[in-house]
Amino acid sequence: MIFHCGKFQLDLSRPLVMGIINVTPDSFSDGGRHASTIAAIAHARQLIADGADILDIGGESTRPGAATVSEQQELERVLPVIEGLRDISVPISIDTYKPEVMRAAIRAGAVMVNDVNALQAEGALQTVAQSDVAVCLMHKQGTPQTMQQRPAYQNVLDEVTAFLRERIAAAEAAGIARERIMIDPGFGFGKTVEHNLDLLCGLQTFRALGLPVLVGLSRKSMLGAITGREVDERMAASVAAALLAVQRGAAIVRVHDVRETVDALKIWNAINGE
Ligand code: 7PM
Repeated sequence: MIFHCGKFQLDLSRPLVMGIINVTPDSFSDGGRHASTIAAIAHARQLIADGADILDIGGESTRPGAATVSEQQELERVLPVIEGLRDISVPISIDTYKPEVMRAAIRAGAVMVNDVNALQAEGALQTVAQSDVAVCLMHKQGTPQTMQQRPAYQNVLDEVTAFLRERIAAAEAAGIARERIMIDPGFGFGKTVEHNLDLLCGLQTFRALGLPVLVGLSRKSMLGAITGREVDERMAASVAAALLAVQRGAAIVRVHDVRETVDALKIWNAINGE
């Protein structure tokens, strides 16, 4: 299975590891843009050395309750980092829901758009359609400001599947080929722990949509709820969750702890490879 990401062709015959690069002041003490650019580029290079197959660069935290960031602020955070990584050999994904940020990031070299809003913003479908980049369409219920207040579903698997089916149809109608579409149930985006566990147990359901599935469970509050661990103590739980997602068909896992996840998936591949 080959996945088209701009000039890259990703081989999905083995599960891939997407490394997370958050370029947000809350990840850097000084809040200074220059320092955070340098640090983000160094972090990106470290994750590549650790074995990341793709990097996801984001300038606005989409955690529950996260403050929104202006388009200008987001651009000032992510563009210097993408430009500083022009020489790298792994594809770069831009984690944004703003079409203008997508456009600028694509111009700077991003070959995938990771949109937690599934291209619903005005102009987002056209922006991706007019390029050759890949897109990840993710499900969320509500907005980061409200989504974790009272998540509710009749049947979370059915409703997430129906939403993704509709967004895939919208993307295809806009001229985005299926070969460059990925889908994602959006763990933690308007879901209780119960809903997240139902989605993980039933991940195979999404095979019905016939597209590669991306899963992001790394260090999420669901893992904290089950283990009692704080966010920077969730590496073991995150590696376990990544393995369980791959076992249930995930094609890409979006993680903080690249080195450890790469090792875990090497063991998985030793058992499951050709
Ligand atoms: C709640 C907790 C919401 C943590 C978001 C987060 C995903 C993503 C993020 C995901 C895709 C965080 C994440 N999570 N993109 N971006 N899938 N495609 O690590 O699961 O802060 S942000």
